[in-house]
Amino acid sequence: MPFSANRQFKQAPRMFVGAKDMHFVTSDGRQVLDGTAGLWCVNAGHCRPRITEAIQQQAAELDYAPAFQMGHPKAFELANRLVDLAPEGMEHVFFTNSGSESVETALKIALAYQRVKGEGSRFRLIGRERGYHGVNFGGISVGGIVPNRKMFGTLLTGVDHLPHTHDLRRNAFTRGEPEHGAELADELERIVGLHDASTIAAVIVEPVAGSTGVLIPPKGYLKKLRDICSKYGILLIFDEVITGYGRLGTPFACDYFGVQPDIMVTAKGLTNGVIPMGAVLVKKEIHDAFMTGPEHMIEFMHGYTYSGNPIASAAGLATLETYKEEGLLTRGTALGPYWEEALHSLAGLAHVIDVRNIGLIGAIELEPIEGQPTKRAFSAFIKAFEAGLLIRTTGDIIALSPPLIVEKSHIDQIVGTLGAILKDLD
Ligand code: PXG
Repeated sequence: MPFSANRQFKQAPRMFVGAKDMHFVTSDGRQVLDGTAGLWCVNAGHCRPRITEAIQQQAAELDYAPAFQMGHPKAFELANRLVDLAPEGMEHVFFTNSGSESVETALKIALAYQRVKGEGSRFRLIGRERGYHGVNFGGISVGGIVPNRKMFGTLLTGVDHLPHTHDLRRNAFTRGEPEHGAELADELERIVGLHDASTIAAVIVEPVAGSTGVLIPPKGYLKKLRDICSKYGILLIFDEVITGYGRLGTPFACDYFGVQPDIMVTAKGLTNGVIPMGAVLVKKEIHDAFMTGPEHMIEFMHGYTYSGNPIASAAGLATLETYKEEGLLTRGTALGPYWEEALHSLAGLAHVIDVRNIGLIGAIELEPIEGQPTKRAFSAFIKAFEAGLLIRTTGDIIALSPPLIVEKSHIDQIVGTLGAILKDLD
């Protein structure tokens, strides 16, 4: 099983057999409130009719079309819808099948772009400590989660890392963006000083780091990174796999923070998690730089058998339509204050060393049990599941990201259940 405690699971399997809207149904017939939108992906809630029907219809009409040298209308339609949704200037889309593949695709676009414009000496990629960019070799190389990297050899060479921005000493119990830490972006100046800008292709960061336990960027931090990248001709890649499609109350995190990247990495919420699909969005000038040479030649030597798969494209179109009809991509803005207030009511409970929130994301950081890191949060996860609530834990951090259709009553239930669990946690 992926990222699972296999032996623990098999002793007492936790199985879902159904789902509808905000709830899963377990194999023993219990309703479990989804506090995590699956794995940060089921943004419109479960088994939404428009999406289900689109998939059924597409499977019967055109199940598959070759992705290389052939096309089908829905992939182009979806690409155009994404361009309309994305910030001004993002004009082209490359489809993949996951966040990890989107990351690899973005890194390859960045390196190849520097080369096609005559700057092939820019081979370095800069990531960040505690960053998560999926599990493929490029992604774990620029990523900064130690257990995900240390087992797997030398990884990519020519990679450096910015420091992470987590600073509980100065920022604990912040609501929204932390006050302190924008200066950590200046570390990019130091890295440029060390390697020289002429060797650096791109910087990749999650606007809000999710997997590592929800690290919200300090005020002004992302803007500073943008300015330094622009100053040195370095591409800025935002990995919006978690933050994309409404998680912060705006279509993308770059809208929330008012900072525009050169390349955006997305997946998850693109198809409501229902069918695997990712999309990388790039600025016009990046796309156009490849459009040279004889016209019968392939411009970018990259792609997947399932890039823009018809059923995934149909799911994507139906998902975007559902988001639009129900105003889900901005719902986090209206509900954010209630979410924030509810979560912060947990501050002060035993073991809670931080509560943080942004959009419809929340995190509760627990003091680890001495000598047994992750154990306390894992017991919270098991207890929550038994009490009818699905949460995610990473290290000793509880991460929350409910489907964007969440109602105030669900928020009350999430926080009520957590409060009760935290009160009798060892
Ligand atoms: N980038 C980011 C920022 C992600 O969060 C990926 C890339 C990789 O996506 P795929 O589709 O290849 O898994 C992710 C995935 C969690 C959790 O609970 C987060 C992810 C996946 C599973 C669980 O934090 N993020």
